[in-house]
Amino acid sequence: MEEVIPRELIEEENADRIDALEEEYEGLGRSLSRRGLRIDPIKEKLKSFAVAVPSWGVGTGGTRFARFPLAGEPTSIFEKLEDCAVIQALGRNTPTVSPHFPWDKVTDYAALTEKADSLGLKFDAVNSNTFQDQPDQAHSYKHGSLTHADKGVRAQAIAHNLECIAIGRKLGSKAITVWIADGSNFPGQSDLTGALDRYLESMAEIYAALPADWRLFIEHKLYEPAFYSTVISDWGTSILCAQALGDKAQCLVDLGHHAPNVNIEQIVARLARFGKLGGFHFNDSKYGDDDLDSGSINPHQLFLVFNELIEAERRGGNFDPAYMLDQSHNVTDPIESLINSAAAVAAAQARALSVDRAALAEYQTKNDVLMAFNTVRRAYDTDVSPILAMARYELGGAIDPIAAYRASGWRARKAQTRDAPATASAGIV
Ligand code: LRH
Ligand code: MN
Repeated sequence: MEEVIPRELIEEENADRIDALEEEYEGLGRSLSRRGLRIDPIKEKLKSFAVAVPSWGVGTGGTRFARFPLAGEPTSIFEKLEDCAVIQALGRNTPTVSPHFPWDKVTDYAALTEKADSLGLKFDAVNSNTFQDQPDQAHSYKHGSLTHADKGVRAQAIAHNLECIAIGRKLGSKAITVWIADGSNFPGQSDLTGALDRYLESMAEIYAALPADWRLFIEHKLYEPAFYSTVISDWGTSILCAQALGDKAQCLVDLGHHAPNVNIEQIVARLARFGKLGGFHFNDSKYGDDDLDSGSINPHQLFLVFNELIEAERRGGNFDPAYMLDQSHNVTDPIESLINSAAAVAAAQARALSVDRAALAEYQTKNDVLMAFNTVRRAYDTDVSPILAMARYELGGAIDPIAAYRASGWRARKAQTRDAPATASAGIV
């Protein structure tokens, strides 16, 4: 296995911190046991928690206005995998990478799989892209892709998704995420129902090409780049399409794809209730699809989402959501943001696991509103960082991954060895 961060460095970094951590961990353990909760089972659950890193999030991101490259940022999927391995070596909860095509296209997928293996990484869901035109493309996606009025354009978009599935099979992926930008900017521009019918027709062809053990994730989004109507704009349209397509089709919730103040945790509960919760693109936002670091703006919402996930898991049934990050790092080192964000998602789960579920159910049944709220809020107010750090430590990671990353000098070293990043004008990647 290729060692991106020397074992000794992590051990050195941890040696100065382990005594304090053990003290904090025992202290939290005592406080949780006074609430009838045991800390070790929560730690064990966190040790098996994993969230996938988006390959497109490891380079610096941008907006339509500008992108400011970072010296030493990855310039190929092979270099992106190295950075993903750094995140995994230190944080220990991001063992998979979600690739995006054609951004991550290579000529030799066996070599790419080998590289991932040598770095201890696996590939998660593949992402197709029919929201940009590629140089050698026959038809433009300007007026849509899977829902385009022209059958030739739809066929091209379907073929791209089938190609992504074929690539994913070589990489060992087990799912494809289909997000399309299709929509309109003017009333009257689009036949709203015709567009949906064409979507279902196209997706049925993609569904038919799925290997038996694969899933198809439908990602809804309220708006952007279309600003009047979007074909797959909300969870309602998504679940109806997933139900129409079949059991292997499920809904993917990107936290940034909703109108401000929408109750996303209830959407999660609904999708889980009907066995259609396929997965997540975790990020955070204040206004639109800002793709900010998970938990950086509204950590309470992230906690409430995991509170519903714990409840849904307790109810059993068809529940195996794929956890993935989908962020754009415009002003931070992407490795630091991804380490932080994976920890923020894990923290949301740890807090949700600190809810006294028996007490909550009783207060809910008795309509003791305030005590029901306090039971959930008390868990949210719990500082679970000792549990996360102990889980990382026991998995061979860094007690303080950001400090260890900075001590490693990784970015400065890569700035010496990697090509200078392309001076991009604008764009998300
Ligand atoms: C669309 C989206 C989708 C990706 C893209 C990079 O906003 O969330 O998941 O394909 O970002
Ligand atoms: Mn997304």
